[in-house]
Amino acid sequence: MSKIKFLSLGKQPITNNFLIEQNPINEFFYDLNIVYDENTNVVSLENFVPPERMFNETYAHRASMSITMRESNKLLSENITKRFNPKSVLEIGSNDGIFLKNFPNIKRVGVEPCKNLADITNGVNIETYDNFWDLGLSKKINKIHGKFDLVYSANTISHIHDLNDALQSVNLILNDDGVFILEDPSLLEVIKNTSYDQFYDEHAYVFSVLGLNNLLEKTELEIFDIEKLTTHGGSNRVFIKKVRSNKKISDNVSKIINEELNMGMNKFETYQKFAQNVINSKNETIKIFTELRNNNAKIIGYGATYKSSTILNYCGLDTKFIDYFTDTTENKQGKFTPGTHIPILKPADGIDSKINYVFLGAWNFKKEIFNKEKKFIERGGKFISHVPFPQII
Ligand code: DWN
Repeated sequence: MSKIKFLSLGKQPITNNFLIEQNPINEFFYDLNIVYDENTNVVSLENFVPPERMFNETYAHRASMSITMRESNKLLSENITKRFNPKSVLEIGSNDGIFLKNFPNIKRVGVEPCKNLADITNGVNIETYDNFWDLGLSKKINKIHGKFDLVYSANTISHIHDLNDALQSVNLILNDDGVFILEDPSLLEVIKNTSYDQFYDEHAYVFSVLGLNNLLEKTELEIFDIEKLTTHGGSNRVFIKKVRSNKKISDNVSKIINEELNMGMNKFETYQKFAQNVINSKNETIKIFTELRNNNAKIIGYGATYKSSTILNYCGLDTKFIDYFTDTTENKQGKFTPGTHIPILKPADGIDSKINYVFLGAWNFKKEIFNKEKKFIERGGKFISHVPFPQII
């Protein structure tokens, strides 16, 4: 057996299942186990959750909700135009159009299976297919729109179960000298920071470059450059081309693969050690919350992220520990966190003078949040984060 389990994160709910009732009767849970494939070095969930349960017309996450993401998408679009000057762009997982809206003057097409989000971009003249990305859809888009100079996909390929199909479908739609840019959380950063909350139902895979490179070997595609990003707590932006295209392969590729090899990411023991760090992190997190609550601290959460669902459910952090969350996403407000049933309020109803501690569900936006919450910090308010280790900041 080439896939070996190294981590069990317990019973977990669907992270997009923001609840209308605090105590629903039939909430769906599954076992969140993580496995390492010795043949390909790919890390994935042991059991995939059916896509329709996760990605549908109730999808809450709106990428445009953070200034950081809006600005980084704008900058990326400018850089792409300077470097590759594409005449056409296809985005797989176009969410609310945060990326595509920066390309008003070229052919642009979105693919977004969550109909509520596809409706937003269709509404602003960005033609968007509300389907899952697969070979059938790629052929259909190719027939209608032709091939594309740029295929972009951020935080989506890692959500697709059949990677071979997803990559073949990209190969089909990409021009011979086109560029496929893929962005997903970096497994190296997850290991370094014990940020185990990157594992949840939607993240079928958390990629190392090593693993991705091995998967691409079965295709006509190859990596020619990589940029390390700070977004989502550390991601890789991977530039991929057709093998027959003569774009130069940057030294960054072998540099990052070597860095991963030096971290032992091709060895099962590395993942066993990571699993032990996760257990230690859980124990320490529970200790922090218990001590604070025993001293009557008032604790709320900031950013009801999909990620935080893993921590809350794994550590058993429910309304006994956290009074409520605040989140800027309208679709989440007035609802309750999946599995742990903590109320979610709008930020305006959030940090009042009684709050002493704020748990960073959106720890990946720490800088933006600290900037916004200067008043709270000035009056001695503290944040709790589990990354890179459980601590009060
Ligand atoms: O891959 C995925 C990523 C990109 O987005 C998806 N599978 C689902 C989702 O995951 P997430 O919820 O962990 O993503 P974010 O981008 O970390 O979510 C941030 C959340 O925090 C948003 O709901 C907005 C909220 N927020 C807030 O309430 N106040 C964010 C900021 C910066 C704030 O100041």
